[in-house]
Amino acid sequence: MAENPGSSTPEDLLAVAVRIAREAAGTARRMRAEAITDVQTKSTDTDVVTAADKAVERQVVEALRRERPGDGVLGEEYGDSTASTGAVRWILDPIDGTVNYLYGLPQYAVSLAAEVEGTVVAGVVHNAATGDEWTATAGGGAWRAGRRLHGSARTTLDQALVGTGFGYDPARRAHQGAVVAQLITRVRDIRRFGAASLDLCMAAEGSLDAYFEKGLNPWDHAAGGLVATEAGLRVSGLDGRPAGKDMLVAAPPAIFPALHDVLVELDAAGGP
Ligand code: LIP
Repeated sequence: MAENPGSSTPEDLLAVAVRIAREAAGTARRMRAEAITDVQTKSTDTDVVTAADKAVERQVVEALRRERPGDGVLGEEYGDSTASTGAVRWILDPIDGTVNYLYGLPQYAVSLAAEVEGTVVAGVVHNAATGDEWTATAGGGAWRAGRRLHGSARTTLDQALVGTGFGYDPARRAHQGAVVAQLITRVRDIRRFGAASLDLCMAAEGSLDAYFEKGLNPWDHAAGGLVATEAGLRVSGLDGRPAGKDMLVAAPPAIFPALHDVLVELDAAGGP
């Protein structure tokens, strides 16, 4: 993947993202044994951050500052750590699936997206445990290991394997649990893997037929959302709203309307 330093084409931004994400994933892997002994909590007692989440974010921010001076960076742990003086902003989740990382479940990823004037144009999701990698550029398709992704061919919701997730706040979890208790009778089955970026990539490749979650932050879905969109999925909120904190739904056009309507009926975007 030839790089053209300073260029902001989706392809060149993707080349930068992939190289930096792979190095970051290596750090996450190397640090795990020691990182899980240095764990703090954030919004609740179960919302954890390890030393590796922070170290990986610092590493990525430093690399972007070096290679792309002037670009902004929004990361999960340090927020808007670098103000943008140009058109490009990077959106980073250093370790998406931190609870999986803590428990050694091989489902955690470095998720890095490039946004140009507010639109995500390139993204990579790299599973730091397995090395699996998904990439996409706006208009350039979604890819995994040289294979172009096209999402699931499922046509009915009752046969759909649907991924979802739960927040860290008990009141929100109660609402999300109540939604799933209803939804589970209307679909094939539910899967909770624990990392939104990877869930979106699994929906993009058809390992899941659809995915939805309330409460996601931009760093959870910026890169994975582009992968899903470029695989032909509809990725949005409910009632015409964009994907965001209220709700993100990702599904192929054939099953999106049915899933959307059930989530509206069950007030999935409601609650705390
Ligand atoms: C996680 C998300 C996941 C959600 C978890 C958590 P983190 O992000 O990827 O979808 O269900 O509650 O928010 O905290 O591991 O970066």
